[in-house]
Amino acid sequence: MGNSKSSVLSKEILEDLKLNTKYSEAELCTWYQSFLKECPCGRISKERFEGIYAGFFPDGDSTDYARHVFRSFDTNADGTLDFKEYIVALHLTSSGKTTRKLEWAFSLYDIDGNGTISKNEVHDIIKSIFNMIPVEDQKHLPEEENTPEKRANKIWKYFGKEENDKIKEGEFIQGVIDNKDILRLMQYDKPQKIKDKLKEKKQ
Ligand SMILES: [Ca+2]
Ligand SMILES: [Ca+2]
Repeated sequence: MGNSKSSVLSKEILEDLKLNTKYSEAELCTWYQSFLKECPCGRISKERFEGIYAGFFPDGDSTDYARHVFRSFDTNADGTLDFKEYIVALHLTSSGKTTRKLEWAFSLYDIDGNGTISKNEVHDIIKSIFNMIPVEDQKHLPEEENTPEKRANKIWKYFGKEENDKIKEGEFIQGVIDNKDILRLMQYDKPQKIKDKLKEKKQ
């Protein structure tokens, strides 16, 4: 008893998601059913989210990065992901528009949520990304970007920033659109991809 309410997606959320993603009503309802099967309480906890990430990165430590990603998706900051937050996240990471994706990337890097990115914040996120790269693969990284410090410095230089400067959202998005190398430095690169790139260079 009392469960009937939660097994049906509310009209309000449905309309909102249809408006903000490209998913159809049928798709959303199907996903909601499988979401409930996976998470009967209708929410994904931080621990569970970290567990899902750990499954994707068995050879590295994804805990810190998963925590940051979780924060960026938990828009109402209640410590859980509800279906709406989950679908928006899914949409962003798979089929979302570039600008929306970059807005999300900005919120990921703006750790304290004060509307600007500091060099420390860039360093912290890059560090969490590095933790996911197996030690053996880290050895293959190019010399000038093989530590979080070096990468953060490089990104900061690309933006033309001094040590204590900050980056605002508009500036961040424009910078990443103008310079593809920034996005590459800010993202997790699959070890295999790094190896392939190095091979290309040698040939
Ligand atoms: Ca939430
Ligand atoms: Ca900040």
